Amino acid sequence: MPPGSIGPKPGRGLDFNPTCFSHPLAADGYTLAHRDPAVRQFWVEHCIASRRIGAHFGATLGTPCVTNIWIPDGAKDTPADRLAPRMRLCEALDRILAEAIDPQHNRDAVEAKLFGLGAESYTVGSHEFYLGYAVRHPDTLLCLDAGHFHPTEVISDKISAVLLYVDELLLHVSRGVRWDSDHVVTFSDELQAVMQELVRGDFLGRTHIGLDFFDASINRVAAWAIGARNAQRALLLALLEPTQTLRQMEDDGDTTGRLALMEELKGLPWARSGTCLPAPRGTNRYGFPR
Ligand SMILES: [Mn+2]
Repeated sequence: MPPGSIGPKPGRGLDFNPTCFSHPLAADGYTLAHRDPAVRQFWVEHCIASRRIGAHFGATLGTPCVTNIWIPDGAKDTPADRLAPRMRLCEALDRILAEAIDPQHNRDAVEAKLFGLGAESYTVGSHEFYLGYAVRHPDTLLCLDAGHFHPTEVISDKISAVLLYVDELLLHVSRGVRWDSDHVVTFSDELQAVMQELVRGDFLGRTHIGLDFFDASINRVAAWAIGARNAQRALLLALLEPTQTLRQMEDDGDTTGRLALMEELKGLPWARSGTCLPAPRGTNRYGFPR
């Protein structure tokens, strides 16, 4: 392998998805929930093959591949039957996931979306649909994509709720902009809130953090590096947060102090907000004057 290659290397994992779009048999906007059994069967077999490819990645690289299923199925205008496509999707998922695969090699995830372009009125694979599916199928991860909900909803608020009922999560760390998803991850309040929730709830061991963004208007490698670095930086800051102090303030009813400290933490050098380096003389561990 040439130096710098991104090819197989122990400890370096790959995730996968079946890509149920950009194909003639997805042209009318339906795949696993299609009313034609033959079209549905094509996509079922495609997803079964995708799981096996994921298992091959996992076995070769020595770390599980998460194979995530997202489908575009939905309707531009108001459907008369919202139930039948969801029943078909449920049955298709059961067939796709029927084959037992070593979880050391492949993990399966299902990803909801509120709506998409051309599917404004109805999405078969909604959040409620997949949340229910993941609760009923504990081996299946629930994927929360930061850009797949209403703009006033945030996945940071959903993590502690869904992890009461599902064993593990796949996160698609992303950035929605108005009606669009998949913008490059910036160092936003929501990105920080997602990582804070994972740390505060001790959820890192039950969460697979995936990045999901793409913007062809900027350099792809730079976008990848910028987004990944922001995600890592937000996770580092969350790990350095004095969570116990914030919780104590909250328990004591000191909501003003909680707000002041939360805001102060945003601008502190890392050395001051954590315990890795001593605070400067004359300040407490948060950088406040004594
Ligand atoms: Mn996604």
